[in-house]
This record gives sequence, C-alpha cells and structure tokens, in this order.
Amino acid sequence: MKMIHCSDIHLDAVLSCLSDTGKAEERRNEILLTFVRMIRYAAKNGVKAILIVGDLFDSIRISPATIDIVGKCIIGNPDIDFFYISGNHERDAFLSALPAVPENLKTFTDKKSYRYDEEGITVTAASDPSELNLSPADFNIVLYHGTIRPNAWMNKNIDYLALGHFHELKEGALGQRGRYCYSGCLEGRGFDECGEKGFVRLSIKNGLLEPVFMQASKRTIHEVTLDISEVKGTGDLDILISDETDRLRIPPDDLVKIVLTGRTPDDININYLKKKYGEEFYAVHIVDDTVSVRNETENARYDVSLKGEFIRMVMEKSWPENEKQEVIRIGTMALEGKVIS
Ligand SMILES: [Mn+2]
Repeated sequence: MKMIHCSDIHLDAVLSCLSDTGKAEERRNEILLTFVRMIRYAAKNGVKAILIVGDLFDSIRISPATIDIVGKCIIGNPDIDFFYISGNHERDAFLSALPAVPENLKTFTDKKSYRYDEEGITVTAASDPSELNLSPADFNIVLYHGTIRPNAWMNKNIDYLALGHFHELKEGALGQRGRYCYSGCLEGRGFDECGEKGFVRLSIKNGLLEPVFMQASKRTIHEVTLDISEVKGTGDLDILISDETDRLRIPPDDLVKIVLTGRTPDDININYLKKKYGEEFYAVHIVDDTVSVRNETENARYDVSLKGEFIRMVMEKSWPENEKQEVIRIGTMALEGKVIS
C-alpha cells in the first residue's frame, strides 16, 4: 500500500520575505500548485492515502479560491483518503471553511483511529503519546503536529510517526520497532527554509515500510556562505559570488541567500550586488555577517589582548589610513591562524 506523508504547506502565506508583491503572489500560487501536483502524482501512482500533518494553511484566514481548489482536489480524487490534522497555524479554519466535509477527508474529529482491515494498517491521531493503545499485530501510523521527545513515543507499537511542525526533513528511530519523521514543507517560503523540499512516499508491504523522500518544490532556496576576508572591494566580491553560484550550478529560477562572513573593507556596495544578483536569480537575499575592519579597529584599541596591542601599534604609525587598515586586516587574520594569500 502506498501513502504520502506531507505537512506544513502553509497555503495562502503572506511571504513577506519577497519585497516584490507580484512575486509573493506568484509564489503563493506556486505553493498551491505544488500541492495540487503532489495529489496528481498520488492519483497517477496508485497512492491510497495522503497524510496531511498540520499547517496545511498559513493562518485562520483562508481565501475562498484556495478553499475551493483544495476542496475540489479532495472531492475529485475519491479513491484517495486524505487524513488531516490541523496545525498551530490554521487551527480549525479549514474544516469550518469547507461547505461540507468530503467523505474521503478523514479528520479525526469524531474518531481517533482508522483501519485498513485487509492490510492491517491503522492511522491514528494523537495529541499525546499516553492516549495511544495500538495493537502490536497491526502496522500503526500515528499523526502528530508539534515537537516531540522520541523517548516519550517509544514502546507504543508505533511503526511510523508522521510528524509536522518542522519545515525540514528530519527522521530517526523510535526504539526497536518504529521510526519518526518530519516530512518538512513542500516549498521553502522564506530565506530560512533553504534546501530540497518535498514529501515522503511510503510503501508498506507485509509489515515492512519503505520511505522515500520525493523532491517536489518548484523552486529551491539555496544558501551560500562566503568568507570574504580576502576581498579588496565590490568588484572582487562580485567575482567571488559569481564563481560560487556558477560552481553550485544554481538555476536562475531559484532563490539565493548569500551570507557574507569574515572581515571586510568598509567600502563594499552591497546594494549594487543585491540589484545584480536579484536580476540573475528569482530573488536574492544578502546577509552581511562580516566584521568591519574599521569597527574592529575601534573596539580593539582598548583590548588588552595581543590583537589589541598589535592594532594600537599600527594605529600609531604615520602610514596612510588605507595601508593601516590593510595591515590590521592581514595581521589580525595571521594572529587567528588563518591562511593569508
Ligand atoms: Mn508549520
């Protein structure tokens, strides 16, 4: 029997990370479309059940168009059972917004557990592990939205604990018998949701489970961290970013978060780079985590360390200001044991 485990789709999210409101709206539709595509994949591949483990919607405000599309998808696939628990975001808004709850939408409001008799598979929702009373003879799937302590869910006859809440794929063992898994979200929504996103396809045969992560997102958000201590100016940094994004083969349709670290001269034109790479990729976000040489010099003047002593010594010289900054930059790197080219 094939199933799909997904969670945290966050339909109708505001997507404030995209300053371009046109793109934010486009991404909202892309997230919805990825969800619809996943259901199409399920229908084509004989998937019998889709487990939606909370945060299907981003908030209690759900647009009529989105509820209509999601509702029609469920009704239009009567051979698929949609098991749904709410998350901390939408709470009970989904079920109240539906004109009627379709028969194949299993909501756990009236009953806590469903069983496929032929396969001996159960699907149960739990708000706490102490509620569970599962037969060791069945293949038991449990749905939960939130943070878990794996130890608390051990020895409960759980075979697969399908989790939602964390937006990244994460899994592990539940004692000898079962596994827990956060499927992560279907699409990264913000620059804090980098990497591959998708759902988990489950194949259960003769009591054995084979889970496979399926990449599903339309666009990936990439994180690129660059130590720019060697960089002398904006042109240098531009080349560094360009080389790194080329090396990683980041497609132009994707989003990129660039984190700059290390020491930097003070005359970098970040806005130019934001503009340039914002045009090369779907969206770009540059995080400046660098230490400015000038600020560091100011702070270290009163430092009793060897570094402070070194900086004071250089500052007393009658060399030109930019030469002093360069000597401080290279000297402090050398004191920290960094390779200087
Ligand atoms: Mn969530």
